[in-house]
Amino acid sequence: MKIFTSVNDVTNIDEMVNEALMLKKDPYAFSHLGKNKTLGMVFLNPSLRTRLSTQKAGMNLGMNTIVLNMDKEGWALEMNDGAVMNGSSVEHVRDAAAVLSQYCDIIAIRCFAHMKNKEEDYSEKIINQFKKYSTVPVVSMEGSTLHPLQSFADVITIRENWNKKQKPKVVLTWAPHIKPIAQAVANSFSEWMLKTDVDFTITHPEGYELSEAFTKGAKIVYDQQEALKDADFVYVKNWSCYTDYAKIACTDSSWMLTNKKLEVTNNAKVMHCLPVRRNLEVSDEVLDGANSLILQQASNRLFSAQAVLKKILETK
Ligand code: SN0
Repeated sequence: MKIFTSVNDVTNIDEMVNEALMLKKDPYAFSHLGKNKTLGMVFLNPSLRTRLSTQKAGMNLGMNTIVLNMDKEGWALEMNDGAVMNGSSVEHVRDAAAVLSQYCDIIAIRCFAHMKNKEEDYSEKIINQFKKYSTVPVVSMEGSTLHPLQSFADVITIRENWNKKQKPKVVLTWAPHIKPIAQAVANSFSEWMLKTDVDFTITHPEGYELSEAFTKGAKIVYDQQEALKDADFVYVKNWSCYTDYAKIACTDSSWMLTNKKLEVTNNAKVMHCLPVRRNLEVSDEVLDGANSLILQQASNRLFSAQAVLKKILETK
């Protein structure tokens, strides 16, 4: 694997899940693999789980890790080729990515959507410019449209909590929020669900339809209670409108997930990638209840990242 920016970079998801579960049992089994290799982690946005889990994943494989909070400590990057740089940007991504490649064996980058221009966000300009100008493998730590390390951890978590023959019913439900949040987590979760052996439904208010590029094949049910019926897993996430880009079309607090709403499910496990706005997206009782998988998901971030880094190190 030379790149990890979406599910399409994984040839065999099942095999990758097995790899991650093997690493979970024996995290230091490959602590020699990354010896004298450097993982450079570039952040253009805040992070808690992604930063610490990816850094620790590298450390578990024996890598050295360098973190650059580019948004706070780096030069303002120019992303456009051919730009006349007489404005606020100081360094071109062409130079920055090439320089990082001199010091690092793998470059991981976090670059959220700016939520202003749909075409620009959905072109994944920043990740693609890093891919173009780096000479080493690039890993997405959440781009503007996808968050594959999270979705991979979610797939691992579902696998750990499902041992029945039939497919589990997985429901992705929209939840309220006060800010225009990117569709990346929802797009990515959908994309991974549609490539694994689950029965997948998305529920959201009208106007919150996600891009078909990531959700084609999913069942869309606008009535949340109907969607939740017999669910085995409920994944809660807010996103802002895709069609009427970055708009907040619904503020109806009744979309918040509560225990009452879960009564129609098949004693569903509840998932959220975190950070979660408590008692806005999901109630405390659900997040802290027996069916909550939020900590297991966070824990599995380590092993999704470790499986990805291992695969890349083995490919080089
Ligand atoms: C990010 C997102 O893409 O949804 C990161 C999730 C892993 N979440 C947020 O930006 C939440 C910000 C907030 O104010 O709640």
